Amino acid sequence: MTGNKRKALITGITGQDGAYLAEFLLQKGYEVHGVKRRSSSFNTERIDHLYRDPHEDDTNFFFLHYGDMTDSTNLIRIVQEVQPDEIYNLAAQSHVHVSFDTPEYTANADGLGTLRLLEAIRILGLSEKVRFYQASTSELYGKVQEIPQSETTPFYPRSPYAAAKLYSYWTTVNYREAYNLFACNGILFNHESPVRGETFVTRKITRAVAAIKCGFQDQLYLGNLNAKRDWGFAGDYVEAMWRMLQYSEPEDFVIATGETHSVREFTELSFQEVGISIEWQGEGINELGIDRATGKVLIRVDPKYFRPTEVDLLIGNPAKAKKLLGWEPKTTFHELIQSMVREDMLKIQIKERMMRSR
Ligand code: NDP
Ligand code: GDR
Repeated sequence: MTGNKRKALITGITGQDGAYLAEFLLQKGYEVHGVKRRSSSFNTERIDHLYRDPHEDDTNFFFLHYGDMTDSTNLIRIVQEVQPDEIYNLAAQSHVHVSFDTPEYTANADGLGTLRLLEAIRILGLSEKVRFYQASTSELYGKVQEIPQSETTPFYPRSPYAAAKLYSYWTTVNYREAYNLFACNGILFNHESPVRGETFVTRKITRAVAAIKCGFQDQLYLGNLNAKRDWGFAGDYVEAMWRMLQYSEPEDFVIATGETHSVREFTELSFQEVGISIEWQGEGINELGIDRATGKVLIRVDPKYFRPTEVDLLIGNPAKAKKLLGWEPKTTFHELIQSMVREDMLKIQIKERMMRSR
């Protein structure tokens, strides 16, 4: 390991945000350490390009450690070994719908996991040295209380995921107040990218658009088409995480675009990217998305994707982040959709070529 570089420890390094943040911090000259879970199959696809074999390259500043948010002892060991300047707690069971099926595990990883990490910092006497970022979420707002949502909007969680994240939000605030830890909550609204997990609605849509366009899939089944989200680009959002930890005071910030769009709109615009124009017919579970040119039904509603309690409308007000951190989103909604559809088209075309060459 190296001498005087700043050191960052990222939990959830193998996820979408972990990958973007690791790349961002390496470019900033950090030594980056990530916590990765042991898995029976490879789970490092998003960060493989950052890894250098230490046997072949002595300029490696990227290190992975096996760990899990449900295991305090290993979190203490990793924090002690790394002695980080900054910790970004991104690890979580992050799927809202899945949290209804695995509520206890979600509470353990997303709620108690944060407590374990904060306790590791405290037990090791690092509260005055470390700066801590907690991946809080717009899901905290849940049932609409105010539009747009800001740092002062009351919370009303609507899922086991959001309830676990609420616990982490307040635990982070408490460690800031009780132990003088430089700890910040980034209340991030939905952010997406070409490496977004494949079961989140945006990526599910852009993958299906590519698969339908190239003849690998006939139809796309979705849940609530009316849900509205404030969707930004993950690459822009990881910069906001870093800026929070460089600010003079530890505070909580909303990170959002200030625009909201429905799932229906995201779907329609994604199909438009590949030249397919969608016409909507029917209502509720009978709503259909039809290809205007061919009359084929491309989109159907499947109630299995409905949630027991839904978050209907999210739209954030990022004014505080703009004013204090100088942060603003750079990528527009259209650019985000374009990049996701383009990447999924490329991936499917590679698959097509490989199948033909067999
Ligand atoms: P992902 O689901 O892509 O990544 C989650 C990461 O957490 C993965 O690296 C995963 O590992 C890891 N992880 C899950 N459970 C554990 C565990 N028990 N121990 C250790 N690691 C674990 O999420 P995103 O990158 O999209 O989100 C990052 C964080 O930000 C999450 O906490 C999420 O809840 C939060 N958030 C995300 C938003 C978004 O729109 N993307 C918005 C607001 C907040 P593995 O690869 O092995 O599964
Ligand atoms: P969300 O993201 O729940 O906002 O959480 P997701 O993409 O899963 O859902 C967004 C909205 O789309 C509706 N929806 C569907 N969702 C999925 N996954 N699959 C479908 O087929 C489908 N059809 C409609 C959902 O009902 C919902 O209203 C994400 C995660 O990244 C969290 O970790 C993060 O905290 C929040 O964003 C901010």
